[in-house]
Amino acid sequence: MSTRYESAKEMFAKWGVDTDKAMEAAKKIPVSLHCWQGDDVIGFDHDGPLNGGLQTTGDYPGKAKTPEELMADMDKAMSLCPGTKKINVHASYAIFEPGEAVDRDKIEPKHFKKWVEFAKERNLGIDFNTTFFSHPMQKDGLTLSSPDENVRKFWIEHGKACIRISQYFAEETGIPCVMNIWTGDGFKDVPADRMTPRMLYKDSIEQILSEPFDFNKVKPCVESKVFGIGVEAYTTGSSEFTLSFAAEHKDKCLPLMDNGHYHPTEVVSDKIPALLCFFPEIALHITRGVRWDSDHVVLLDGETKEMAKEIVRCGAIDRTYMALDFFDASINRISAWTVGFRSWQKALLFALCTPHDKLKALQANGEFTELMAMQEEVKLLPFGDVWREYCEHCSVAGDEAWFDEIKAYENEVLKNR
Ligand code: RNT
Ligand code: ZN
Repeated sequence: MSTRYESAKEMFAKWGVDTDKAMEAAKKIPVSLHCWQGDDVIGFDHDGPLNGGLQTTGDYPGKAKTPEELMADMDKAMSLCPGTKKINVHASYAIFEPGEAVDRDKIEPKHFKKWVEFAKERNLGIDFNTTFFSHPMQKDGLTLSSPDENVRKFWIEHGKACIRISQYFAEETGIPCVMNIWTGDGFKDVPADRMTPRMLYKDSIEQILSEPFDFNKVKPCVESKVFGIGVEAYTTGSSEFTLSFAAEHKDKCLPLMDNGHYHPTEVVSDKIPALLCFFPEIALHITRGVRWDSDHVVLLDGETKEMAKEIVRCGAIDRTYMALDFFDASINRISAWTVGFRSWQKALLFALCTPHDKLKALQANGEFTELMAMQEEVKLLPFGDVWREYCEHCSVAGDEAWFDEIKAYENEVLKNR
């Protein structure tokens, strides 16, 4: 134990915060690392470009092009991050044996066996995502809300297949699988009918959820969005739509909030406690939107800290499924993963080192002058020393030394791709 940590621990103790306990708690929180940062959201089941309202920019060399490369890169990133990890896989990352490829409506657990092996060898849980984009069966940009029954049927079958695969992941790993449903369905320009697509969407998701599964093992989620590229005027799965859907199907579905998916002046930190008043469990996609849903790498900024604080002070660590969701192709992708994961870990640990009881009491007693003054003082407690100690406990670098490994991996592995 460093003397710096010893003295930091004392300073936090004066505020009633036990930093040893905070580190223990932080270490156990599962955070899902998204496979799609590693290859710019492309996957292994198609050659076409990314679409569905999503976009990556940049062409940093060394992108993973095979499952082996992607898994090796994820391993590298995870080795540089403290805390409990899960992996988050998209349906488009199915791994087919030669001659075995099937379309998205026909994918089976066996196409994800390699992911299960990867996860089991490392004691990781797996989360899963339906892939309703980058595919020719998106007609006019529509999938589950398409007026074309063939299109809709195809995607409903995809959703059902994903439920079966999620159940397989949960059973194999013994850890619940969060299965996200997000589509980029919407219209570029002013629609003539906003309700019919939503009624179709509602019916489609209900059909997907009619596939049998154990809700203790599979956690289907519906993710909302305000708009995407090319669908600026109308998004079928808007916030009100998905929230109402999840509320009506609480026995088999959770709401998922992605903090890039709201108007820039709206904050998910404020929405977390609102949802926790009504939902037993919620799910998050943690990202950083810059002016829009740009999916920049998560940093330790104000809103990131505020989101973690809400989860902790609502006592909702066990009620909140946390997954990262960003994709930056302009920088070293493994560094992007690492910075994002470490930032969320910092935010969680910082939230666990915050004297919530003291501050809540000030609010409850109407002591707003003192509350403001104390909140400002807390910001400058020596958190960096607690962070470094935490990283040491988790056997990863607590300072910038991790970046040397990124440079070495870039020279030894990425440059040879
Ligand atoms: C898109 C959503 C969605 C995707 C992933 C790749 O805006 O955030 O979650 O980022 O499915
Ligand atoms: Zn998302």
